[in-house]
Amino acid sequence: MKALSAITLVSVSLQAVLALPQAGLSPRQTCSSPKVRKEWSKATQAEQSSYIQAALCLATKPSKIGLKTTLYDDFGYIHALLFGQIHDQPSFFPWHRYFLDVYEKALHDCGYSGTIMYWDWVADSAAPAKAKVFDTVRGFGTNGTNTREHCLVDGPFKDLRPAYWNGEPRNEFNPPCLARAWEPGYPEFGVIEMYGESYSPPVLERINAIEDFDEFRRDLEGGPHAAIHGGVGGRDGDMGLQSSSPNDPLFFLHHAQVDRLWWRWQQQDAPRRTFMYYGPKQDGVGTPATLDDILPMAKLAADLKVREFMDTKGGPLCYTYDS
Ligand SMILES: [Cu+2]
Repeated sequence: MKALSAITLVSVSLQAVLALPQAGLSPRQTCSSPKVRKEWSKATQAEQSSYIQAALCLATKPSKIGLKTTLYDDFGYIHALLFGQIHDQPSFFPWHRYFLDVYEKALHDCGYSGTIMYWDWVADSAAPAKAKVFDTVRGFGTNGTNTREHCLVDGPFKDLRPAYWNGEPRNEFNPPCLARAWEPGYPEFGVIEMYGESYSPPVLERINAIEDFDEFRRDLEGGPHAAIHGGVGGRDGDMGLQSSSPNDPLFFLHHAQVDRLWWRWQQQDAPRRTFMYYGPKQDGVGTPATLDDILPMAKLAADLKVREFMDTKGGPLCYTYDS
């Protein structure tokens, strides 16, 4: 018996050694059957309902980072905590890719077995308010009230009570609820609600044609990505205050779309672009970003290198998008 377990041990550790790739990366499983992320409206009602139940379940689980609040609040909290390290610089892409993966795993711990889904706001840009993601039963609910507080009035998430605002416990000056304040449209001036014209197909076509990694990142982050935050959340809603925007479960569908657009850009020339990564960091002196930079996850998950999150079918990841 003893001899047998020793042999087992040797063969297990040998396998572990053999699994280590040459380049000094962490052991990787082969990704032979990647999961496919789809658009919210393409999911069945059962899938949507399971996703929504799991997203609500996060608010019943304890914090994983030692806070007195819930696992749901951990996401908004650490996004605010790390904000300056993960926006307006190259790490914007891989950090949010990692963050989505952490969120997907948390949904799995809450009984959901599918993948994260995305909201293709480009397809909905002519009339964002009609998007399926805002369905009151099969989606994330519509808008907040037209009062100072802008509390959500419908949909499965209207009773969520996010604990933090900009990483601080909420106080009497913040909305006491999950808040959305859609930016209104002005049809007579050709202005679409939620800044729809800022993420229309021609806008995305222009951005997608950019060859330079950091310029592509900057234009996608500063343009369509920011327009959705401001358009859905307005000045006073959770999505609008970018730091605590993960308070709104729609955040993750929005960022899956951002991730998908980066993935599509990478796919256009995969050999060159999969690991294409550069640009100045926001550290006061513009230190060049590298693939060996660490993506901090503030104890919600391990801190890992950028390199691990460049390929959606390598390292810890194994997924693609349906289109
Ligand atoms: Cu962010």
